[in-house]
Amino acid sequence: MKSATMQLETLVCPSCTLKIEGALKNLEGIVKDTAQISFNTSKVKFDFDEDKISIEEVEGAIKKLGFDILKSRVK
Ligand SMILES: [Cu+2]
Repeated sequence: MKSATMQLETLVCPSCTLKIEGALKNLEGIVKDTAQISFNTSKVKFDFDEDKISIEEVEGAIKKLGFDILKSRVK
């Protein structure tokens, strides 16, 4: 299991956080109850199973929603 933190471009409204959170929770391999997005800091955090999904795939899903990822860290 890995932990990811992503810094997104500044989110302009709270519904963006819900949209991203919903998308994350639909991805196979992400531990649903660890997925959290802070509207104030535009940060996304979640744990994931690297055997089921790669960080690139998660990034792709977020970008597809129209949000840029400024920084992404996995540990
Ligand atoms: Cu929005």
